[in-house]
Amino acid sequence: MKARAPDREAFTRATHALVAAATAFDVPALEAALQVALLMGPAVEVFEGVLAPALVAMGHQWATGISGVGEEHLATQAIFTAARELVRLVQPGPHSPRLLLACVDGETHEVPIYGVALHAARRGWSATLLGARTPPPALEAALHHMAPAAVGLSVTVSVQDVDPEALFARYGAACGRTPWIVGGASAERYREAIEAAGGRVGLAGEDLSEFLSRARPRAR
Ligand code: B12
Repeated sequence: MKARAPDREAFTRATHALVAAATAFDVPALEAALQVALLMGPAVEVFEGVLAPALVAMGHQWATGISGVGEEHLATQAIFTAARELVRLVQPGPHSPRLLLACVDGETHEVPIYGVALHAARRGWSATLLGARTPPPALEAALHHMAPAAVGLSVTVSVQDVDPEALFARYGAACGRTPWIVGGASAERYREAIEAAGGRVGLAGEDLSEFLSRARPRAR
């Protein structure tokens, strides 16, 4: 049976409802809008069609002075909680290959890796998320104990106060033979440093698909 195409207009209405509720500091309306959104379709579609656009809209409202930091933080927290819940709900079974996800050192934008976890789940991968600001030694320790099949790093803002080449070389060393990919709004800017360190850059969903299909451990 063919999957029903997502209703773009309904997604747009849901995004507006979320943004309006957060802008008015109306917590019950925000909760209600999220409940509606979460039931609107597959997790990835809800994330990409409602949650991410609502975050971006709130950021835009903040940047243009339409709303303040409080409204933006309220929306971010609520959306973050919803994204976490979605990720938890869609995890494939215990025998699925595992993708370890983290933000690079200094990076606080962690919502994007929840989106990546949802994309990975759709491709049959489980995800473990280390979250924001994960320096290379922390990643290395996690790899040592968890032995994931692959690693995904996210960089939204530019790498701060450190030479990107040196930083990605340390991530490369931390990953060792585990395949790793870097995505996010600033990833392209560091392509050279990432590839020199043995990593891949992934911008679109297809890049992630291709990376995961190569990284998938072969059945013994
Ligand atoms: C929410 C938000 C925040 C929240 C983050 C909350 C959280 N816990 O995540 C808070 C309030 C903390 C925040 C802080 C800051 N923010 Co901010 N923030 C945003 C906002 C509004 C939304 C970001 C977001 O979540 N987008 C939704 C996600 C899903 O979209 P995405 O990034 O495209 O992710 C997808 C892909 O990139 C890809 N992907 C991402 N990672 C990976 C990894 C892999 C492996 C793969 C394959 C793919 C992949 O898949 C994802 C899912 O589809 C943006 C505005 C915008 N236009 O994006 C600004 C924005 C990103 N922030 C910005 C800035 C400047 C900051 C601050 C520096 C502000 C300040 N002066 O303090 C700090 C950052 C401090 C730091 N060093 O990190 C700028 C960045 C500009 C730049 N390029 O440098 C933006 C663009 C706003 C702007 N227009 O100026 N922010």
